[in-house]
Amino acid sequence: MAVKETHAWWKEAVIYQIYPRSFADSNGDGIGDLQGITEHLPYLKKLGIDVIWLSPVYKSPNDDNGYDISDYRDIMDDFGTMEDFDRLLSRAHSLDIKIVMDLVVNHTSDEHAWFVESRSSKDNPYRDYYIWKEPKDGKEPNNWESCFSGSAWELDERTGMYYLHCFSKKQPDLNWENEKVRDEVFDMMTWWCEKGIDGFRMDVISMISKDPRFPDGPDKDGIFGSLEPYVCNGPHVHEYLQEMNQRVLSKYDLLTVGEAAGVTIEEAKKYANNEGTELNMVFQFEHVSTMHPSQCVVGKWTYQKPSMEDIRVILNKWQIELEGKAWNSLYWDNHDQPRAVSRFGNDSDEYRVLSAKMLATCLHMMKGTPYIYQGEEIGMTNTHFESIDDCRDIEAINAYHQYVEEHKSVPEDIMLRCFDEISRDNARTPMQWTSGSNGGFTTGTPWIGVNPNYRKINAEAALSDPDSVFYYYQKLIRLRHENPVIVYGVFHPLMEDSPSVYAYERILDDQVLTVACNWTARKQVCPLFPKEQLREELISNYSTHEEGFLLPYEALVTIRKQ
Ligand code: TEU
Ligand code: CA
Repeated sequence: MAVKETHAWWKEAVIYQIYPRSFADSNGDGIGDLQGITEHLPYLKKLGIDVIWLSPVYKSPNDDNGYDISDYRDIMDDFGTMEDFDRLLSRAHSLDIKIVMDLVVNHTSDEHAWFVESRSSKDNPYRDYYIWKEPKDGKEPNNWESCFSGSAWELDERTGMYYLHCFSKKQPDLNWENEKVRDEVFDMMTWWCEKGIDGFRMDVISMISKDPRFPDGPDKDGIFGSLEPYVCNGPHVHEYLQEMNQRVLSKYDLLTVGEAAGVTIEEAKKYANNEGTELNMVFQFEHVSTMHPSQCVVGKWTYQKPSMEDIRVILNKWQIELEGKAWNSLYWDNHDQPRAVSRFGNDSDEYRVLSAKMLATCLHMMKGTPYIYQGEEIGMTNTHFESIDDCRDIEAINAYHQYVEEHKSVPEDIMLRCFDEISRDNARTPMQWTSGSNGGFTTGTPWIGVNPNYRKINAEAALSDPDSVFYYYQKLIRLRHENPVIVYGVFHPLMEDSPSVYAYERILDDQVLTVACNWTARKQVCPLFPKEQLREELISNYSTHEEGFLLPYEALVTIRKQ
């Protein structure tokens, strides 16, 4: 018997992620900004989303496009002013759209005042705000590799010690063992909550508690070791989040989602527990990391496609194992992932729209809070990187320098093929608003190239086409708002042996929602919708359905009484 689920607005909401740098430029400097977002709120209202997750807009030198914060209580110059933010928040609330901020507190920028003080001397009061270690045998304290290539340790000449940076060297990790750091973070979070924001997406929150021994990690390539086992889901992470919940989160009506690199099902049951002592939900990464090392050129870098069967095993596991224990998030895309229709669907002219709708159906009918990444709602695709000069993302640029130029272990054309397939820049090309210059994103020179297919794929074209991906997402969102079975129904897998059809049902009281998605360009057998069974079609990406089959990339959802 399913546990009676407590109802909550953040379980019933649909979230839209905005990467401000690439969303809409209002002043012609080629960079998206807050005013550009405010001007497009009516578009988001029309789509029907409930919440905007805003990637970081705080002051930053943009070493990692805002995920390197130098002042948590001020707005990045590129994006505008705090008045612009206040106007965006107020306008969004007037349209009944909530704003969730991106909380990046595993690390700061090396230009943050705390770090400038910390690095100035060994006895500075801020020294222990960060993680400093003496050299070991004259070298880095251990073999950890940064997520952005190279050592995770940077030698600071002034004091002859190394500081830890799990990401770029301009993103020094905060020392969460220091209660002064926790006090500072919780004060800052309260400051934003008092401004009226509606929640936080918490950047790599699973990494804030490190193994105090800082041991070498398992060897990756004979040079570096992995930091993941000693950084993710560390010894005090749940204590810190329970403290955060008690001191801040529990005082406000917030949506909280933890980006939890390395999270397992068992850990997720703690991070997102139903007792509400930590967070509402987490982003897990298993379904977007299904490639076996043999399918990768180096590290995560691959140009091969994932298999639906691998993805289905993972998503079904998360649906079933969290049932009654914790809440799922649902996503294909974000600013760190390639475009879903290119990665998981078929971005050819023939099948792009059909497969984008199919992927949307497959995800949005599941149990959990769905996230739509900017441009996903109009079927935006990956782009092409002719050379490293087309890339902007520090993760790709560092990997190129390390593997192509330094180690010479990966040929340039192979590295670029991997970038075409999975580089984060695929998600960061400007939002395509019109068929006009620069896709209507800017009247200036865009900070990153606009995908050349903007003339065909853009919001203006989508809004004038009743069969567009946009209106399909609009309907999926409306169905979720109107049908409690979509939010609260228990998930049951179907056709688990099919290599082509991803199917499941959702059951709530006497209602049965049946969902079937053909992930291939070929007609497939699907016996789930017998004519003699009375049912109502809720949504499909085809105008007809052939009993016993699913046409190429056909998605079909029906509801019936059991
Ligand atoms: O991402 C953390 C993270 O896990 C990424 O390194 C992700 O695994 C990788 O990019 C996938 O290839 C968060 C932010 O979402 C990302 O944009 C930042 O670069 C990173 O943290 C550091 O703040
Ligand atoms: Ca701008």
